[in-house]
Order: sequence, then C-alpha cells, then structure tokens
Amino acid sequence: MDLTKLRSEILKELNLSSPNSGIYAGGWVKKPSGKKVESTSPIDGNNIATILTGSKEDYELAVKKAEKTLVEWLKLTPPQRGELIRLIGNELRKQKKKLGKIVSLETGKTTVEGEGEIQEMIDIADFAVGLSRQLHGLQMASERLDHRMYEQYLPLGIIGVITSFNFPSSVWSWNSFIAAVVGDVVIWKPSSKAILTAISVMKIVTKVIKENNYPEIFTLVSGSGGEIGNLMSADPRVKLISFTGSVKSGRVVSETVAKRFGKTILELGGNNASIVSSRANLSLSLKGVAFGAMATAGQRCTTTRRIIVDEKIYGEFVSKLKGIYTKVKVGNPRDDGVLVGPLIDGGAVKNFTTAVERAKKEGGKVLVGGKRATIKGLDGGFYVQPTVIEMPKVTPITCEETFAPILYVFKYKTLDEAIKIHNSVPQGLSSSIYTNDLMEEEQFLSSLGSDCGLANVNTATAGAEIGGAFGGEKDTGGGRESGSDAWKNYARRQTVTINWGKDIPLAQGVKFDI
Ligand code: UN1
Repeated sequence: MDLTKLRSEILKELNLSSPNSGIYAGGWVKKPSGKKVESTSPIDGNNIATILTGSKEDYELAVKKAEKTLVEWLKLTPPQRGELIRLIGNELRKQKKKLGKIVSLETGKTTVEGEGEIQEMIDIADFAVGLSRQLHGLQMASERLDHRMYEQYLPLGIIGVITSFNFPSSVWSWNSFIAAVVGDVVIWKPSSKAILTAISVMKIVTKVIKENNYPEIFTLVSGSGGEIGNLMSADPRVKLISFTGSVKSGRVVSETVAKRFGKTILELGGNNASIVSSRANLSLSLKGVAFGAMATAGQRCTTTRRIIVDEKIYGEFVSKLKGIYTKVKVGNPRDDGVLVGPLIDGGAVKNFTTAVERAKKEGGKVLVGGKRATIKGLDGGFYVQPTVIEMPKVTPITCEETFAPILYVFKYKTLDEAIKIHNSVPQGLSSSIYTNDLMEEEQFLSSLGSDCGLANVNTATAGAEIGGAFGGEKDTGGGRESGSDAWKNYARRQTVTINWGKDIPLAQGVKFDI
C-alpha cells in the first residue's frame, strides 16, 4: 500500500491529530509544557505526526492524578479490577489490526509482527484476568499455640513504566495489566521514538475505562528520559520503576531509584547466543537461527546475536545459513514476503556500520551482508543488509549489544568450550541450544550451563511467550516481568501473625513475665 495513504488512514482510524498531545492525566492535556517531537516512520523517513511532550509540570499533574485515582482503585477487589482488564483485552482484540498498523508504521515492524505486538497485549490481559483471582500468599506453621501466620501481597501504589521503541506497547501491558490487578496505578513514559503507538494505545484503553466508569488508573507522560525518566526515578511517590532499555541508562535508573530505596524491574541489554550441535535437526536449527537473528531487523532484546557451531557441521551449517541470508527479503515491512524491515533511525544505521567495521578490525570475516541497503522508492528509510560475521574468538565487539541484524559465528570442539563462549559476555538475557542429545541439553540447562534468565532448547532465543517470567541476569539487570509469579514484584509482601488464644506465648521460648 502507498505509504502516504496508509499514514492518513491510520491517523483517521485511531483518531490521532497532528500536533497530538502526548500527555494523558484523566484527559488529554491540551498544551503540554515540553518540547515538540516528530514521530517519523523508519520505512521512508517521513513524518507521521508532531507530538507535544511534557516537562516537570505535566509530570506533577500525572502524579497528582495517580495519587487520587489510587484511593478509588483500592476500593475495588482484585477480581473487580480484573474485570476492567478483561474489557480492555476485548477491545484490543477488536482494534488489533489498526493498532498493529501504527506499530508497523512507527517502528518498521512487518505487518504480522505489528499485529503480534498487540496479540502479546491481549495474551497478558487474559493472564492478568485469571491472576486477579489467584493473588495468593503462603500460610506457615506457627511455633506458638493458637497462632496463625501467613503472608499477603498488597499493592505498591504508584508505579512507573519506562518503555523502549522496539516493543512499544506490549512491554507496557506486561507491566501495567499485572500491576493493575494487584492494585497499583501506572504512569507510562514511552520511548520518544514510538510515542504515537503509546498515544494510540492510551486512546483505546482510556475509552474503555471511561465508558465503564472505572477510575483512570493509567496516565501517559511522554518526554525525554533525561527529564521525565529522571523525575520518575528520583520520586519517592513512585514505588517501583520498571525500565526497559540500554545497560547504560538502566544503570542510571537503578542508582537513582536505589538511593531512595525504591524498587526496580530492569530489562536491559541482551547478547543472546545459540549453540548448534552436530546432534541437532539441521533444518529446524537453521530456521530458528534465521528467525532469532533477523526478526524485527535484529532489534529485539532477545535477538540471536551469536551462534556457536559444532566444528563437525560448521561448513554445512554456515553455507546453508548464507543461502538463507542471501535470499531473505529486506524492504517495506508492509509488503508481502518481506521479513526484514528497516532499523529505527539513522543512529541505528550508524551503530550497525560501526559494529561491522569494528568486527573486521578485531579479526572478523563478513560472510554475507555488512552494508547499508537501498530500497527502491524508500530512499529516506533506514535499511541494512542482514549480516553474518565469522569470528576467530570472543572480542570486545562481540561482547556488546548492537541493535541490528548482525550475527557473529564461532566454532567449537567440545560442549564445555561452547558453553564457555556462550557465557563469556556481560549480558544474560536469553539463550538456546539446538540438539537432540539428552545429555547435551541437560548440560546446557544445568547450573554450569547457560547463565541466562531464559533458556531454550530447539527453539530461538527470541519469541518468548507471556506465560513465563521474562528477564535476565548479569548486565541485563536481574528483573522479571510478564508471567509466572512476576506479579509479586508489583506488590509489597506482608507477613501476618495472628494470636487467637488467651495467652501471649513468645517466639524462641523467650520469657517476659511481668
Ligand atoms: C524485548 O525485546 O524487549 O521474546 C521484548 C520476545 C518478545 C519480547 C521481546 N516476546 O522476543
């Protein structure tokens, strides 16, 4: 489809204007006090809309609104809160195509990946609804007669969610829908590279809230990380900051929040590897590696950035992989058959070319790709060739996360050696092994195996489901969000001891006779 037509169609369908306010605090703030930000499409580099972002004043407004709403929200039971999330999930089902389009236009995701982003929101909404009836603590046996001891999870209050451009709406929903059923209210600071998606999501979500007379538990404050992000991180009224972004920014957020003893969930960089054993199903592993390394143009935290291949199959595997890379279609992500769209902006293209040059200097040999790509009719877009670089050993560039489709290839003799290479980077988000050998798979999953938060067998490092806890170790920050018991991060745990007897026996046999 013609992009100009798509642009005006989306603005109309989602009721967006230009300029559009980027601040929502119980209503759209007409004249926010911050800078104007241009939302541009990386597909052709053209403007989509101008956004009016906020500064300190708007942030204060949002916190005040959140404080008021919290009181109302806490009057509802968790299943009543879950009911709102169910209604939101239903509306997202209806709006999936429209929202998928804006994600695709603003971030350059392919059509199916844009819709997949919204599906991830729907999935977490379903999960949160079920969870709203399962917020459980443990009961412990008390050593004292006629005593009961148990733990309960109470809401934290106001939480802040700072999201990245690459999953501009789903990561917000992982945090916000779960936090909402726990009883929290949320202030969202979206990435300045994907504000229009955030605005579109807020329009839909707040319409459901208004129509059904629920408290306005979600607010949006767009603005720079340096200003709004810092204000939120330093603010003791915001009990938890969930931050997705670079290791560098995550360190600042972490230190700022720690100074005031606030809580954080950090989902920082990944540098994910797959080990490909000679005992693997070759065609399955080729598909897994190709998806892991090239999907979303290599801009997922979970992207496969390194593969470590058994020397016994190295030649065959690498030659087949080259074949796939040469054939894969790069271009307009809205076109059928295109699997790799653009990078987010010019800065990302520069990071790509710098990384390729550094890899060459560090002894790497480019097997395929390595250059900027030009797409007919899309001269202003930010395209690069999916790239495979053979590395003689682990070098500084292979220890860094470059948000681009660059795959470093290493060779191994023994699985011990492969795991050593695998764990040799500072980041620890996702990992995988391709093998049909039970012993290899178990060694990879043992305490001396993968050191990552996510470990996969015979599937890619990317593409996690919402049901598991998502996050990683080491420089990835240690946070967990989304499924499993990650909801506990949005609550404060209270240990309760109740004496229902007539005496007051003391623990540890202590006597205090008066
Ligand atoms: C991210 O890149 O920050 O596992 C999130 C995946 C997606 C989420 C990625 N479901 O690839």
